[in-house]
Amino acid sequence: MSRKLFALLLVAILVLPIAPATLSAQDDVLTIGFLPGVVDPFYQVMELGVNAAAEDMGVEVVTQIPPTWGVEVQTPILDAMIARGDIDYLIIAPTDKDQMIGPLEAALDAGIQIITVDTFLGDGDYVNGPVTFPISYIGSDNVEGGRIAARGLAEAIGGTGKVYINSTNPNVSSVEGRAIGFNEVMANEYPDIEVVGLDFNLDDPNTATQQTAAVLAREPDLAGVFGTNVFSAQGAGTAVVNAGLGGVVQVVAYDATQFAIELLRQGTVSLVLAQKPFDMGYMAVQFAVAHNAGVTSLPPRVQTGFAIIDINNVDDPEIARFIYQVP
Ligand code: T6T
Repeated sequence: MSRKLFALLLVAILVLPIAPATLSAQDDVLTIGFLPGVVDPFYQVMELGVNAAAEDMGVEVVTQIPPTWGVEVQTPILDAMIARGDIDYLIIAPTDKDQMIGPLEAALDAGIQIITVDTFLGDGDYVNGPVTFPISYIGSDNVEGGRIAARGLAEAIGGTGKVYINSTNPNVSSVEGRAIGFNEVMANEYPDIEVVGLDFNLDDPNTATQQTAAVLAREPDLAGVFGTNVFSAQGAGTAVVNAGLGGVVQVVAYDATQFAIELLRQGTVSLVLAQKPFDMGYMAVQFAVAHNAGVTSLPPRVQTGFAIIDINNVDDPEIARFIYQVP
């Protein structure tokens, strides 16, 4: 073996195994924090999107999913992510549109760029609104989703009767938008429909069940319920089934969980709105990578759209692919 070849081999043996280690997270590999709202199938599917994009793009992801919803749970997790010192970008679903502004400004001050998914800060207008520091909001148009839910429920109950909304928390942009869109359509387009109430279940399906059961007892002629997210729809559907009113009281479910689809097949749920959490997660990572590469024209708001599922299309593979599948 020539001296030159020997020297090259030596370099290869000594340097190559070391090289990837020295290019670790601290240096060249982009590190992205992922901090969604709560453990639920919606965010679990979003995590699949985040992980798929991270693998495709060769970035590190540090994921922390809060066990319960709320600023008091999300903020300490955020603070711990800031304290690590290695996070370059943060993909977060803020659990309150106002109260998470301060904690996220602290992240920005620490050099972390923010992308919000599913929920936004302020009014979600990151160009002209009160909050402009996040790069983008990537999520559903929830006001429009609420309108779609209202029209679906109105049709299911024949355009007349009493309806009720079960939701999670006030001041959360997603579910707040859904209730706004729903109420707007009922007020403007359906004079014979009365919205008899809105309850907040604090992301607890058992509370949602109890609240819906109480409304069913109070309003024996209730015609329909809108469950504004996974837990609300689960509780609403359960209460209707427990009361033996499946198919009598119509339920519209936001979020395409297996449970909601089961109730759709049984005739308790008439419409399911599937969001696109995989897309939200995947695109948020793409945005972080693009921003890091110097891309300056990323859109400040991206609406990911819906699949609207009913009994007629639930088995269409082009629709069924949006049902939340958690491994
Ligand atoms: O509906 C989703 C999400 O869009 C909302 O912001 C919070 O609740 C869910 O995660 C469902 O539980």
